[in-house]
Amino acid sequence: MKKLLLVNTNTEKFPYPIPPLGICLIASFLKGRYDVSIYNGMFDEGLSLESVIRSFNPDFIGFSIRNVDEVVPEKARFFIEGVYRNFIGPARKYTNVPFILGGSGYTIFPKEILEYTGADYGIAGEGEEALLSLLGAIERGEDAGSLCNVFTRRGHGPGVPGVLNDYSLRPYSTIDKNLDFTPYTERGVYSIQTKKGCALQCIYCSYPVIEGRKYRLRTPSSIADEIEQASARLGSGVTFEFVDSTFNEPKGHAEEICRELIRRKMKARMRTMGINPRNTSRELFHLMKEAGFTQIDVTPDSASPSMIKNLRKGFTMDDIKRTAGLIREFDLPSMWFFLYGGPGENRGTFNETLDFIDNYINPDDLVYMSGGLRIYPGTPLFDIALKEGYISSSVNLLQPSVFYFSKGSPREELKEWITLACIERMNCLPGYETTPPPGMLAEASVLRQKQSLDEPMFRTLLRLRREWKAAGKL
Ligand code: B12
Repeated sequence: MKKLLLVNTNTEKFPYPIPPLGICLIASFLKGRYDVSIYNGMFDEGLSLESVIRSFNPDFIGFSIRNVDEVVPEKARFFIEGVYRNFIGPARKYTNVPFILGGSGYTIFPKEILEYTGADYGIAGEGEEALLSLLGAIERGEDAGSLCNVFTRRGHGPGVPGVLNDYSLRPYSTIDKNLDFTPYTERGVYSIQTKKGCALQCIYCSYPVIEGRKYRLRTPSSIADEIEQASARLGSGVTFEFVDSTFNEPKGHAEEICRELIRRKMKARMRTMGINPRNTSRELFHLMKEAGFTQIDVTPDSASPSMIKNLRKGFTMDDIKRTAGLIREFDLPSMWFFLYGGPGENRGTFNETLDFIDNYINPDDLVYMSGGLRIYPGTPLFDIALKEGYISSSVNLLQPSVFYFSKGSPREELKEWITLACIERMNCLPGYETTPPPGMLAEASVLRQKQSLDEPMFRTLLRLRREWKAAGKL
């Protein structure tokens, strides 16, 4: 059997190290057809890649590229540089086998990253079936340049977002069997995906580019099986995190999953990102609480009526107010994310969102405020920016500094508004302030251990922030 080495090139440990779900799914899918091994670069950062390549002696190497940059204008860190320096560059010194790229970050810039890294092939979008076809074509000596979603140095095949309609036909991942899960049990989470696709129309977002617009759902029973089996292997300490672009879309799917988890009386600890205000209801929150959700992320981006329209968020002010009310009613710890600076943003619309934060959001919940929208290819924002003359058609979007700021909220002014708003509100943090002071983090850890706190870390940190401020330490 031919050997495939899959390399996780993500070394980013903020906000916590996340397990490489994508390559674990691919490994499960290719089991029995290829001898697959995973090298997890998250903690080793490429140091033992040479010995892994020498001892496993792969016929192909797949590199998973998740992050391109931080999507924070103030921090223009470019992750692809590190991917080349720590992984692809050194690996090329030890072997001449075909190098294949894939992953969510890669999918946004398939041609550019292939060129930057000098790899042989790339697959945009989900890797399972596409990688199988590509490996077959390489083995048979065929030209792979016409295969769906495959990029080569000479050209690429047609782009087909989402190759499989019945997502349940694929095996689910068993992350902890594919790699050493120990370092993730303390700070990390077990990632789980309940569907692919995002049908929302948000103008700046890359998710539909990565996953396609059509929802392809897993069955609630397969999701519950995965959680049940992983819980049995890993014990009750593990937190399951849903990584869908938006958890509560399309309406009804999240509810069905929760019902299945409740029916099985599973006591797993769960959290999710991507709660969209559009389809929230008392029933959804009740089910989520019952099922074991201990924390959620809500991502409205704006609470200004005109900005919600301009960003094509697809929800109304009533939706977002109802969502804030339900979060308080069910006491579900939440992190809120607002994104300022889109087309039409100005001081007035900025203030409208602040009013919402002040009047509706639980002060014990955390609010992140970011300024500037990363311009991605294939998005409506790219077309708007081009039409406004904000960027030219020859701009290199791979650079981590290409952000959109409206005329009414210029970069520096917006940064000042956000900084000031966050100074005035103890539960608000600017998007660029991603880590709390080390002393506060250490104090929070001691406090959590001493008092056996099982609240989300952000709640402990918010309390300390208030105490430090009162004591003049901030
Ligand atoms: C969930 C999520 C998060 C969660 C992660 C929680 C968790 N437990 O994993 C949170 C909120 C913590 C997060 C944080 C960040 N995220 Co994020 N996140 C996502 C999201 C929505 C889904 C990722 C995911 O797990 N997908 C599910 C898995 C199964 O899919 P996958 O990994 O893509 O794998 C499939 C394919 O890509 C492919 N594939 C993968 N690897 C390989 C390898 C080969 C060889 C092949 C052929 C194919 C292949 O096949 C896989 C199976 O189908 C994506 C957007 C998206 N829709 O993809 C953004 C996304 C990946 N995040 C992004 C970013 C930037 C970040 C942060 C850097 C933001 C920040 N400043 O904090 C951090 C980094 C965190 C870290 N430690 O790495 C960007 C990356 C692009 C970019 N601009 O750099 C994305 C694309 C969103 C965006 N802005 O466009 N994120």
